Amino acid sequence: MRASNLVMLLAATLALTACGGGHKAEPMDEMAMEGHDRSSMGASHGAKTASVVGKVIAIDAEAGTITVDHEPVAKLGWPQMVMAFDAGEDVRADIGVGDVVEFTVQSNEDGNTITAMTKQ
Ligand SMILES: [Cu+2]
Repeated sequence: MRASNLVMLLAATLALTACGGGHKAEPMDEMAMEGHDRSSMGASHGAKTASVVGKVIAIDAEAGTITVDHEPVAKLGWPQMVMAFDAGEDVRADIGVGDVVEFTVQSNEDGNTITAMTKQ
């Protein structure tokens, strides 16, 4: 009994660690993205804005997303990773796959949205 409880506790702890620390999100993994959002919400509520540098991996006009291999973002507590951001048509207009970019991301409970992006 005691041993199985310990295993449960360890599993829960590992799950939390994966969520809050080094989440390795696959670009299209919705669940991982939600975990990412929650971990950034932990520090304070409401939207947070940060400047991020990365390389464009994919652009999906239908979904309205840009997938970026981004550098660590200390302000949001994010490690380096590949993830998809919501991005409007105006943001996607002049951006191509392979571009090295700097962008502003707004992160809140609804997700992570790029509000401006420039090529480096
Ligand atoms: Cu990320």
